[in-house]
Amino acid sequence: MKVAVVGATGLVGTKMLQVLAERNFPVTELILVASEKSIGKEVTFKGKQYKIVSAADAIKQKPDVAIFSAGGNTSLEQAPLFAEAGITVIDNSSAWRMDPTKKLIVPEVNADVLTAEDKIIANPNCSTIQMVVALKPLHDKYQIKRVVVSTYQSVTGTGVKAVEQLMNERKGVDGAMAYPYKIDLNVLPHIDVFTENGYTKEEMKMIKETKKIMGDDSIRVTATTVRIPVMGGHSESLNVEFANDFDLAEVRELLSNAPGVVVTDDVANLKYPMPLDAHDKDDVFVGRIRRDESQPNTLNCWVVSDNLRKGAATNAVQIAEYLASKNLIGQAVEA
Ligand code: 2RA
Repeated sequence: MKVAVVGATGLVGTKMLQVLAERNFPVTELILVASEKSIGKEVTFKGKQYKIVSAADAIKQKPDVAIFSAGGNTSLEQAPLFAEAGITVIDNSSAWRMDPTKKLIVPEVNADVLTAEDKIIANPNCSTIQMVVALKPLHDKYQIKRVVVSTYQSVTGTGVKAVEQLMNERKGVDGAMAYPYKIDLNVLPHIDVFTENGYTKEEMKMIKETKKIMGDDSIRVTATTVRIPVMGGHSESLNVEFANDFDLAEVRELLSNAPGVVVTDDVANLKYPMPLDAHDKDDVFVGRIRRDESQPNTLNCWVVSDNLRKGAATNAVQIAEYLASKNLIGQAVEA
């Protein structure tokens, strides 16, 4: 499989290469694309050096699939050029997620909607991905009415500059600010920009993307997304109201048997999911599973996952794996 990675030098792009190698994705040829200033630089993949090329050069080489993590503007400009050449694009930006003509995919939830005609496929927001992986088995069984989610998101979700700000602050060193305030020893109830309804774009992504991925607009979602000084992954507190009652033992069994989910729930022995444990793993870890005793048919739980992996790179590679397994990755046509 000829694979292009667009945005190959960023946090997520680098993680995509790591995941492609770890999962032995059948890469016969690798084409790396990054910004103008990076063209000509070399990146190592599976012990071999690859020179970064321009998007135009990448299209000429006719990869079968192009995995993007290059920001929304770059994707809006370049993804259609790849798609017009018959190259299947899997895009990690928010550019295409709510486009009604594009599929928004979490393989454990809705990969079956994909067809060979899908040439630009959207990878959901990291905080949405881990939530729907956990919700899917419970929705199938008990029918979700409403989700109240509060997130505790890693600085890696912002990017390198935020990681550097946190590390500088921990060392007492002045440096560039990714955030409007200190992040060390602090939390920011502010991820992405505020919208006119008082929510942030991150919160609106979780609300809108969940309905699209689950294929059910009746699911009501409200979200508060918070940035915390953590590296290993995003954590989320979920309060989930169902149309039907549930049995806690059955909930645990459904989650334990769900693809991509690991239940870590033994509070008697202080076993629960934490970003330190989720770091660099592909699973969605669920714990603190308990009934909400304030209202019927309602569950509380805690969900943790590495936002750079399952929240971005791994989910995108899993989409490519699914497409390859179903022979849905198109052959590039003459550009
Ligand atoms: C964040 N989910 O955590 C957003 C984008 N990665 O900043």
